[in-house]
Amino acid sequence: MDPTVWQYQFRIIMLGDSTVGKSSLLKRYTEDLFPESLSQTLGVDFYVHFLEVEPGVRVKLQFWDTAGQERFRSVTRSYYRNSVGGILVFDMTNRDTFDHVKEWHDEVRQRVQPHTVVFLLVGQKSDREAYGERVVSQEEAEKLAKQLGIPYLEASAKTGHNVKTVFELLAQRVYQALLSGEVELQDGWDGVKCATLQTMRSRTPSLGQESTASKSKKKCCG
Ligand SMILES: Nc1nc2c(ncn2[C@@H]2O[C@H](COP(=O)(O)OP(=O)(O)OP(=O)(O)O)[C@@H](O)[C@H]2O)c(=O)[nH]1
Ligand SMILES: [Mg+2]
Repeated sequence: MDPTVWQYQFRIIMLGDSTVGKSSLLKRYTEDLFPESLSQTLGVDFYVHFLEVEPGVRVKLQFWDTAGQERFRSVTRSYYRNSVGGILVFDMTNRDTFDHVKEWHDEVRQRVQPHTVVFLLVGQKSDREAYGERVVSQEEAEKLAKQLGIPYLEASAKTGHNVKTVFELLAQRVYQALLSGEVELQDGWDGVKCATLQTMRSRTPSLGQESTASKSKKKCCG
């Protein structure tokens, strides 16, 4: 099977202050690399990874890696709306980055309405705990995650600890939300795309002229 063939595409956005390690997490997940001298993201970068969420169901994960720096906020905000998943990242050695998680979460939630984003909270740089540099405890991070109603994981892009689990858990949660109908395909929204529907539409133009009722809310292809 061609590894680039996919049934679904999920758009996932990386969120959090500058230097928490958003790009490093993606680099580790998509290329298994940790370049020590990764430059700060300017605006938004793109990463892609293919994942089988169940036997025979391949998903193209399209990542939007936003810049944490405030000066890019107007650019990065424009990517919120078409995201189905959001990874909220803080650096467990930097309390300010943890204090800002709720602001990131609230801002995205407000701006994506009426859509919903499936979130995950990640405490990054777990490798530094061994050097006594941790300042945000696991308990308080779990408490915040509980308040927000989202899962919490600790990871290290440097060692690779939990990196795969982070992305696979989020992809699974999006997939389950899709199956349960919590997330639905909608015209004019690119958070989730269904390959079969796209292919069928290009082959059979009449499929583009659906009734208004079927247009507004669609079940995804199986
Ligand atoms: N020790 C350690 N350092 C890390 C880890 N992840 C990232 N770093 C370092 O943290 C710094 C910032 O990492 P980036 O991945 O560029 O951070 P970012 O969140 O993408 O930052 P912006 O692009 O500015 O938003 C770099 O020097 C990385 O090498 C980690 O897991 N452990
Ligand atoms: Mg970056």
